Amino acid sequence: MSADAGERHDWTRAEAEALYRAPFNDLLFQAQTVHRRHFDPNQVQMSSLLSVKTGGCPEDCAYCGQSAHHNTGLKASKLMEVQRVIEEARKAKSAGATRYCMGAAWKNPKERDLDSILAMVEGVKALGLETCMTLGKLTQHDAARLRGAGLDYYNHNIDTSERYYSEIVTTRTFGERLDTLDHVREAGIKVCCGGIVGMGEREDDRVDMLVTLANMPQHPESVPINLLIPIPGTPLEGAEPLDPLEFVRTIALARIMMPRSMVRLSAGRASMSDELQALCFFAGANSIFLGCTLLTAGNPAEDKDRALFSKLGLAPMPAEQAPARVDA
Ligand code: SAM
Ligand code: DTB
Ligand code: SF4
Repeated sequence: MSADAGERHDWTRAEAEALYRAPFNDLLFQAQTVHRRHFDPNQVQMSSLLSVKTGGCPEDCAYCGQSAHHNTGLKASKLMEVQRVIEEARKAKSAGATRYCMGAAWKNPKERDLDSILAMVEGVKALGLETCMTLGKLTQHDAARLRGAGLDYYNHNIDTSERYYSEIVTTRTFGERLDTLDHVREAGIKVCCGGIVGMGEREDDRVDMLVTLANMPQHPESVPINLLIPIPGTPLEGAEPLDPLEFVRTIALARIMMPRSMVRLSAGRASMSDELQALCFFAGANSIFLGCTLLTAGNPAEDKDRALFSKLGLAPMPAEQAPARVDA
C-alpha cells in the first residue's frame, strides 16, 4: 500500500500534544477539514457486536466486567453455537449493520475452539457482512487460519499509553499486544485498534496512545475510541469521570493523525448526550456500534440512534465505501 501525501507515521509527542491542546475551535476545524478530505462527513459506518463467549477471562484488565479477577456478578458462558451466532448476525444486518464483530473473553483462542470460530467467520461472511473478531492474543498460525476463513478485521486494542498500561493490566504486556497486531497485519487481516479513555490516565497518556497508533507502519483501518463504562465490581468502578471535552479532543486528534481510518465512537454512548455525540461526529468520528448491547454493557437502542441520525442529517455508510486497503 502506498501512503498518501497527507498520511504521516512520524508524529512526535510534542506535535501531537500541541494539536490536542490547541484552542477547541481550531482543533475541531482542523479535524473536520481533514475528515472532509477523505470521507463524506454525513455518513457513519455501523458495526454490531456479539459476545460469543462471555466472562471468566483469565486476564485482569481493570476496566473489564468479564475478568475472572473481579467480582462483577457476571455469569460466565461457554462458546456460543455457530448457528445462533449466524442468526444474531442476520438480525444485525436487517437493523442496518455492515460489519459484525464477535468477541470472546479469552487470553487466546484454544485449538479446540478454532473450528467453531472459523465456521462463525464463514457463516457471517456468507450473509454479506464484513467480519471482525476479537479473541485475545494470536499466533501467526491462528491469524493465517482466520484470514483463510475470510476474516476481514481483527480487533485488538492497545487501550492506553505504554506508560499507563501496566497500571491497567498486569497479566500481559503492551509489547505482547503489539506482537499480535503484527501477526494480524502479516496475515493480511485489517486492523481494528484503539483504546479507552476515562481510566484515570493523564492527558499525555491519551496523546501517547494515539502517537503509537499513528506511527505504526500502516494506520489501523479502524480506531475505536471507548469512553470507560464504569462497571461495578471492577477496580475502575469509581474512576473520576473524564471531562467530555477531553473525549472530543481525543477523537479530533485521532482523526487528524489517522486521516483515512474509520474512527469509531465506541463504548460509552449510552451515557452521552445527543450534543456530545454530535460534537464527536463533527470532530471526525464516523463509525458506531449499533444495537442495545455492546458485549455485556448497554448501548443506545436502535430507535434512539435512528432519531439522532435524523436530527443530525446523518446516513449509514454503505459497506463498500469503507476504505479497503490491505495488500494480502
Ligand atoms: N478479550 C479481548 C481483548 O481484550 O482483546 C476482546 C474483548 S475486550 C472486551 C475489547 C475492548 O473493549 C477492550 O480492549 C476495551 O478497549 C473495551 N472495553 C472493555 N470493557 C470496557 C469498559 N468497561 N468500558 C469501555 N471499554 C471497554
Ligand atoms: C472496542 O474497542 N469496543 C468494543 C469492541 N472493541 C469489542 C467492546 C466494548 C465493550 C464494552 C464493555 C462491555 O460490553 O462489556
Ligand atoms: Fe479478558 Fe478482554 Fe476483558 Fe481483558 S478486556 S478481561 S482480555 S475479555
